[in-house]
Order: sequence, then C-alpha cells, then structure tokens
Amino acid sequence: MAIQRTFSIIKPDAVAKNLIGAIYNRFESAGLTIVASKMIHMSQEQAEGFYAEHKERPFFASLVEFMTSGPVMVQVLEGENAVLANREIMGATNPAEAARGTIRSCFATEVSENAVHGSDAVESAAREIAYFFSDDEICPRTR
Ligand code: DGI
Repeated sequence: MAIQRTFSIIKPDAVAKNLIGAIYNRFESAGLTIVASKMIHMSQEQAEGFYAEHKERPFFASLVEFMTSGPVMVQVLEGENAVLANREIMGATNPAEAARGTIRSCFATEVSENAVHGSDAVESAAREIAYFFSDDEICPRTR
C-alpha cells in the first residue's frame, strides 16, 4: 500500500473542548504521522474558499460561521493509505451515525459541529494541503 498524505482540521468545537491532544493521539495511535501542523483562526474568505464545493448547500452559511467561530488546528497526516485510514478513525459525517470508538462518535454530537475534517480522496488532499501549507512547512521524518 502506498504512503499517502491527507489534510485534517480539528474544528472549533473540538479545540474549544481542549481535545487537541486527545485527537492527535488518535492520529498517532492509528499509525499516521503528523508532518505539518499549525493553529489558525480562519477568515470568512478562507472558510468560504475551503468549502467552495458546498456553496449551493442550505447549510453553507452556518458551516462558514461555525468554521470561523474559533481557532482550528490544521495538519498534514502521512502514512499507509492515509486518506482512508483517517476517514475510518474519524467516523461518519453525522456523529449519530459514526461507528462506536471513532473520533466523531466520541467527541461530537451534531452534524454541524463534528470535531474534525479529513480529505475524502488523494486529489482533494493535495488541493487542501496546498490551500493551507507551503512546501517548506511540511516536515517528513528523517529518523
Ligand atoms: O467530508 P465530511 O466532512 O464528512 O462531509 P461533507 O464534505 O459532506 O460536509 C462537509 C461539512 O459540512 C460536514 O463536516 C458538516 C457540514 N454538513 C454536511 N452535511 C450537513 C452539514 N451541516 C449541516 N448543518 N447539515 C448537513 O446536512
């Protein structure tokens, strides 16, 4: 299986609940390596651009409002089959439908405030990583 990179966000609800360390532990315990990481407070323009594919959806305005409501952690995760591996440990979009033990099941209750984002494909991962990180901010392991 190929080594992949995926893009992840710890959303404002989970940052506000002091869950950064607990969620980073989930990533590392699953064999994913954090190769880039920073805290940001997204501007409205940044959030609208990131979720542009959802522009026509009825929840778009509230999604942007939520994503700009507080700081987030953005990170690049690297590992075998990283895109799917991260989606699996995140759980389904709606925490009520997320498998027991997943991040969304343990740390969220609402579809509108569901703790984490993770890229859904290798192509979107590349686009999302480039949206938030420059190449020199990514630090692959050397030991
Ligand atoms: O890739 P996901 O985050 O699992 O899901 P997505 O790309 O379909 O949707 C992006 C985000 O938009 C999702 O994490 C939460 C929000 N969202 C999706 N569907 C709904 C929603 N928010 C509300 N309020 N209602 C929805 O039906």
